[in-house]
Amino acid sequence: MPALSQTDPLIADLIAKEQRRQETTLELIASENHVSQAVLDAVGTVLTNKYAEGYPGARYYGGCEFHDQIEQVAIDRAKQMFGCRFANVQPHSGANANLAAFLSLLQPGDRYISLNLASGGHLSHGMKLNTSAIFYKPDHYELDPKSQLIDFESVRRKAHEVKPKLILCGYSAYPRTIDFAKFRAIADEVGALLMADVAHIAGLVVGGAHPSPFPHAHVVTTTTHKTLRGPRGGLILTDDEALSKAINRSVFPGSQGGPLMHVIAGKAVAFGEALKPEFKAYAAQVVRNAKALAAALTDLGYRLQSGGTDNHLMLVDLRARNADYTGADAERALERAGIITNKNAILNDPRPPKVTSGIRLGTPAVTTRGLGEADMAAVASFIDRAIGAKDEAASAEVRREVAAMCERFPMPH
Ligand code: DSN
Repeated sequence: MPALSQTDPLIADLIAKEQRRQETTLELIASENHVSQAVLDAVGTVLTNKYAEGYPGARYYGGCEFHDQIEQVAIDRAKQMFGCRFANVQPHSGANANLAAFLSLLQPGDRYISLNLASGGHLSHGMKLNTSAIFYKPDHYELDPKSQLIDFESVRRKAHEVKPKLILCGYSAYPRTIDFAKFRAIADEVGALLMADVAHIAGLVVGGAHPSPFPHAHVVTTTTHKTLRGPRGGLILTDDEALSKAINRSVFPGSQGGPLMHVIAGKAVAFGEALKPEFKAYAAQVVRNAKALAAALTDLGYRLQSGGTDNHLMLVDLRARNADYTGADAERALERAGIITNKNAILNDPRPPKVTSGIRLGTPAVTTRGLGEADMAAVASFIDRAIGAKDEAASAEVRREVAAMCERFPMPH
């Protein structure tokens, strides 16, 4: 069969350029990672040719013998990773996992509480244009304005006021440990279910670097491509048999048709990697690197939301360094210097979401490349120099140093 470069040189060239971009830049987006060659090998296979609607042993199409076995391995490994009884590995993404979880736990119009997007919540936790707000009624608890930690008094107050059917925890931009037991105690007070979306911290949970949402959460959703280091996708977990049946119905046929079996094979491979002892060391290193980067940035005069980090990410409030400098400015300046980040709102940010006053930084991808704590001071200095670069030459000089560092720490493929 002719190679992609012969049949479609345009796409082949763009993929090669993207590979080069990843190889020569430092990926500090907290929700991204570099998968292994083994995961890439599994995803780029003939499994993409097959319809396998249904579940292992109960499909709507013939020819699913090997798909059944692959999906069962993914399910078994997912359960083993989280120490829970049921797993659905079919959600195409984290948002799809949340949509299916909502379908199984709530009726249209039911009320739930979560952290809103502007304070660090996920899009699919009640952003007004998302199905989570179109079909259901979200209300939000707050972060404490002083400590910038989850304000459990606000969670409790909101829960008693709203009497939600569901309390949702787990975030997109929260640098601190989540106390799942405290959330469950409040859920029990008001007779609500607890759902934890551990998309960001899943790999830390599996690697023992963050407490587990089990046995506290009734339902756990996650993506598979962040700290968990698998292919892009979603996953739903529970210990409750009745809920597991409702979840399976809500994924298929409730919200999806044919599963992406090539991606499910990639998930199985990534879960196998996450069950190895090396992954424990990886998760611990991600957190150590984040703490080292946070400390180095603080030494350079940056203010971090909540003062630091317990996990893989941090939110840098740029105003402490330069009141006029925005998150969008920083994202652009850093990209020019080969450092990839995303602008991110700071708590009570006066600027709009496409501008913001902060950036979110995370260490999952650079840790995969092998960077350690000792390298974080250099990364912090690159960031500071790139943000402060007065001209093209200054930014090009940082770009050269970043590229040299990237060469010392190659990607896993
Ligand atoms: N969009 C992902 C993130 O970057 O956090 C998940 O919400």
